[in-house]
Amino acid sequence: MERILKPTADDTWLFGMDSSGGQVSGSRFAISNGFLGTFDAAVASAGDPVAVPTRTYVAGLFDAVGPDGSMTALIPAADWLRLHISIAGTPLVRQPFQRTVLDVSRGVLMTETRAGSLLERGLRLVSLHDPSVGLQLIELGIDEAGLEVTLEASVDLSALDLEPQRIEHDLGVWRTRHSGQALAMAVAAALEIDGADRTAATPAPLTWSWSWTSRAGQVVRFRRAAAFVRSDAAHFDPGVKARDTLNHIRRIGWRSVVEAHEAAWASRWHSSDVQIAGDAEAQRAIRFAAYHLNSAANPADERVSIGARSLTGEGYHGHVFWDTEIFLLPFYILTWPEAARSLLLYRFHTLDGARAKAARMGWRGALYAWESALTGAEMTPEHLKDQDGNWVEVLCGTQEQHISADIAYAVWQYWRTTGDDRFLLEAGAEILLETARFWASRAVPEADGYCHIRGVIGPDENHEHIDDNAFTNVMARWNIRRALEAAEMLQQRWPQHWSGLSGRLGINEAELREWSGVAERIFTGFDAKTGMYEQFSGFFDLEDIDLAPFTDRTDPVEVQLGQERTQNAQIAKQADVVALLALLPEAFPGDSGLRNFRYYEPRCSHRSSLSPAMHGLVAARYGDTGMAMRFFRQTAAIDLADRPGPVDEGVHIAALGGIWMLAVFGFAGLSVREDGIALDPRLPEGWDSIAFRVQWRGRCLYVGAHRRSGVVEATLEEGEPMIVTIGGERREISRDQGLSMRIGSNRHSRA
Ligand code: IFM
Repeated sequence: MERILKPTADDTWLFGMDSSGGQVSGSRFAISNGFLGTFDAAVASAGDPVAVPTRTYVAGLFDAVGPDGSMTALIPAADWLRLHISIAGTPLVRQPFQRTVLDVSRGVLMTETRAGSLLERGLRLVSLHDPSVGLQLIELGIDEAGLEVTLEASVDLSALDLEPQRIEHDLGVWRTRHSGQALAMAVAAALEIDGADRTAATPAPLTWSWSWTSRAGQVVRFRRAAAFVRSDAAHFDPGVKARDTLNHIRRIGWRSVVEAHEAAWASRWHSSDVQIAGDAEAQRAIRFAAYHLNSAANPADERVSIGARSLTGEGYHGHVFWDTEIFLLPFYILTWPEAARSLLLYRFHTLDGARAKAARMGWRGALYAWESALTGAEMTPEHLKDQDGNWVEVLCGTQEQHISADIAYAVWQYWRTTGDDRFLLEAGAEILLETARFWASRAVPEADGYCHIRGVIGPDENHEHIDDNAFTNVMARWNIRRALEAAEMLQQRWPQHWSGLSGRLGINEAELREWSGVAERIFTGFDAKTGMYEQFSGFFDLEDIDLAPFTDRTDPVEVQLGQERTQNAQIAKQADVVALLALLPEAFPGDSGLRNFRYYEPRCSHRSSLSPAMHGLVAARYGDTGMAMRFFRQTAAIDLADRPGPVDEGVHIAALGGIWMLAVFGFAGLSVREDGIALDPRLPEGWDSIAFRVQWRGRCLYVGAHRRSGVVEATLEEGEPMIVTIGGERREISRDQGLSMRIGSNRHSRA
């Protein structure tokens, strides 16, 4: 057997399943590289002799869909992995594969099926080294002599939502019907029997067929490479580039494609692996999360971002939400700054869409789309069917406005952590200023002397048309203040740049003063006497329901209570004030953070997959590692627990980002400071240690924390000396001089 077809020995890198249950969850086993995402679209129905379609999405390939064309969605590319094997004319049942193993250390999916005297082992990958390339390898072992075997490989050209432009023997070029984009796919396939290449018959374009008579002990190797190119320009034919890439693969050979892909994964894991000793289940969960996070981004394409299900499924049509900036960017900023930069540049390129949305709704500045696709125009559907099949109005596209502050928050975190001044000057400052300008027009002064933001939805989407959502208002105030800080910094450090930017945006001193006034007077709902934020005006007057009796059932609390009662109750769908506490702990003076957490945590239904990790992060920071661990496992189960029914919507990439945040910001207690990195670890019961790398302003820092001994270590692997603060003690470290400190073992678990 080819080495590549063998899984890694350490099973904390392996996610497998066999088909004895009759189901294969496609999205969990998706392979992706931020440009291509391939997964089994349907849950395989056992016994179906026809190959189950495999779906491939190409990042950024969007088009208008639906009867009235009002919805923009990612359009699947043609299935390039189709393979039919038959013996004496009888198709071989290949799917569901008897065994499927995702090896996340190498980013490959392996499959295995035995049918009679034939053993099929397969592997597919989409290259992390060259994201335009996909590779499929199949090895057949045949025990019996005299079988008439046919193997046909093809690209499925049926039922495509794309218009064919050119379909040739090795190339397909398609156009989207409305968005003016094009997709090219160049494919080569080859078969080797007992070590010798066999020429294929090509009965149709993009179809290769071989027939032979087997001998006992025969080894047959099939390989197929595909090169994908997306073009956003109406008149550019991407076919030439796709063929060039394919020719390049032919020249270097498929083994080199595999080697470059494996090297790229090794490099990503070097930067982003989190090692947890003592808890194999947690180790697997965080590797699964980091695998999908590393698979979701493509630093080379700043015109696309990551959808709520990344490229692993159909959910949310590939649309981009606040999930990316709040739940994913922390991982990229600290382990893959190039990817973080590119994702933020997507927001810069879609700034005009955000300006247009604000203007259309009567405000100034930039109000980002709640659901964003290619251009930044609002993509949230206005109506959706609920679970009873009734059409309901969706208000998030007009009312869930915290998205603008969330993006500003990520811009600032990126700049502060990386020190990437060029990004700030070329893109970041403009995002900060235009979002601040939106909030300054959105928060309206009223007779009580405060500026109010009325008629919004906060992260808790159970409550609509609300006034003064604490999360929205405090994030808006923070957004304005950071924009003012950026303006002042630009004036001082880069006056010429400031004069160009402020001139182009029409910002003058009077406007900056006005923003400052609004920030001072934004109503936050914080009561200094009680130390409590009210989630929104009137929240405390709503029915207070003990959720405990509702949580044992499988249907969500909201469904059990009904929509009307939920809306009139203190039940948050997800972290709201708690999310504010996770993002801006400095907005909670004294012990008010813990007080708010204790109040809001039991009032959350966690109906959103984004919720448990945020709660876990805060619980860990307060030392309640038992509760934090429960949230960690709850989050891990979202994509890893075996559930009945199809799971082809895609992985919950924000929840996976949340797992990483919980481990690194929560259990390891990492925070980014002006002068460096701080660590304040509190490891849960069962974790012996945690270790990982982060990047800070061009440096690479390796940190480890050990539960029993209470020792925390930091090693500077790259870059100039920096400050590391451990358990409150500030120390300088350099490449020659690492740091090892004991911070007391009993503080790890305060559950
Ligand atoms: O962005 C989230 C939102 O907060 C809750 N509903 C699902 C969206 C996409 O994940």
